[in-house]
Amino acid sequence: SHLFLFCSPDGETTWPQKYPFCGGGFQSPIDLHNNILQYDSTLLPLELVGYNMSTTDQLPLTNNGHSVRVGLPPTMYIRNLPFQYTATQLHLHWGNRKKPEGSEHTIHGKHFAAELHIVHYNAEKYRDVTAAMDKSDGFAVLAIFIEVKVSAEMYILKIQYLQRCSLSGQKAQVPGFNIQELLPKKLNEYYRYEGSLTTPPCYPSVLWTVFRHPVYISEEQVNLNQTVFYLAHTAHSNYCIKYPTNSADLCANTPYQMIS
Ligand code: BO1
Ligand code: ZN
Repeated sequence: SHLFLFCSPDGETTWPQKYPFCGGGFQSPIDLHNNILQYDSTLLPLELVGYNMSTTDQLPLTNNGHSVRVGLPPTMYIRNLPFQYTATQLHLHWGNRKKPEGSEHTIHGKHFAAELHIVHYNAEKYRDVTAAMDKSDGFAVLAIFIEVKVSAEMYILKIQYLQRCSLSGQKAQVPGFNIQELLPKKLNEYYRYEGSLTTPPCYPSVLWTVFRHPVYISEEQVNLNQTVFYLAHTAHSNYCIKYPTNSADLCANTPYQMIS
């Protein structure tokens, strides 16, 4: 009810009618700003296990019409959250030509060019992703901001694989690589809150970790990826990002925490 919807002209404005959880109390993404943040000395750097994959592991890459997604193996997990959270997939949220700032979360109102999500589920408590996805302790997602820098090295998600996946429904295989290279070097500074899936069905099931420091990507790769995501966008247009405008409401039931 306290939601302001930003949508592309052909975007979907009716998520809450179709998906009862969209627009609910724990809706993500959010703007991370000073008056909702609080330092929490009990938060520890995450212990990431099995992120360094061998090149012989083939990871499936799929364009599902609104994003490009890489399937991840159960040998990859986070050890020191309240439960053990096992990786299932990673995907990216990008802008397009009309709206180049594609991140979902913002910091003090600032958008980033893109945002990487590494999705994990609570395999300690739930049998599979489907059983976990609507439970309050079901998912843990790591969010990494991606910023454009002229001198940046090519981001590790190599363009040749994304190009093979530029249309909805296309699939490719990526040789295994060190997923930790997609994360910022400083992992001990992050924002932590309890929120939701950012897209339908919007279940309030996600323990979010949003890293404070972005990773950098070259201009060249952004342009290529925007082509990929522009095509994906036209293939599937019922997509928009919601921004809660009343963060006081959100704050009342959500312990916002930050390490700095
Ligand atoms: S996100 O990380 O909050 N952007 C996000 C949003 C939606 C999903 C996952 C993450 N959706 C669900 C699908 C399920 C799938 C599961 C894990 O992701 O609805 O079908 O099993 O991949
Ligand atoms: Zn996402």
